[in-house]
Amino acid sequence: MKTLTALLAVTAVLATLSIVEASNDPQSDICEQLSSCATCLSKSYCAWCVNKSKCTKSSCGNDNVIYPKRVKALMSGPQFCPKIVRPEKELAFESGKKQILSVKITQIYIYMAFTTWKCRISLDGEEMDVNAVLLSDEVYCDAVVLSNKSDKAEAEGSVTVLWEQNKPLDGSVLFKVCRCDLDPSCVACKE
Ligand SMILES: *[C@@H]1O[C@H](CO)[C@@H](O)[C@H](O)[C@H]1NC(C)=O
Ligand SMILES: CC(=O)N[C@H]1CO[C@H](CO)[C@@H](O)[C@@H]1O
Repeated sequence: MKTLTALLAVTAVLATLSIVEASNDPQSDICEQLSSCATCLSKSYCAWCVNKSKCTKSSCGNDNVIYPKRVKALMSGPQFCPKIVRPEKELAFESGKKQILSVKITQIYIYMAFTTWKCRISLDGEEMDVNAVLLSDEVYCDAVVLSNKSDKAEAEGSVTVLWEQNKPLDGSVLFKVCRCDLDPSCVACKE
């Protein structure tokens, strides 16, 4: 009897969940799936809730809102999205050395500054999160040893930044890690 009651309870919960998930507005479902501000605003019917870090077709409630370009509002268009500023030159590092990656960001809100920042560093398909500090408009990632795990001369990497533990800013910075024994001509090997 107990089992049956539990089963019924689970079924009831599942039924409620599926109602929530399958809303009958496909546009709303599309918005909810978009996790970057700029892609969110590329849909004319979505808006970006800044503090929630969420794309939605409905209201952002008590939050800063960025609207798609066509909307006449104080903040409309992807230029208002909090994001990483891509450096002019691709960064290059020597494999096996400790590095402090830093990332310039723009369009951020004061309340973001007081949250926990992290860097998500990907290199050769592996991903790691490290703590970071924000100083002015620059995010400094904790020092990491970037090393090639492959036998290629260069490995490709990227870094993205997260605020409030897990809210990603738009954009990323690409870098390469060179094995100077295999590619002495890499800029990182010439210093
Ligand atoms: C932003 O959201 C967090 C919860 O994630 C909340 O604690 C905080 O008060 C919000 N800040 C603003 C300025 O809305
Ligand atoms: C320059 C450098 O760090 N090279 C290393 C790349 O990875 C191989 C395999 O792990 C090491 O043997 C190299 O020393």
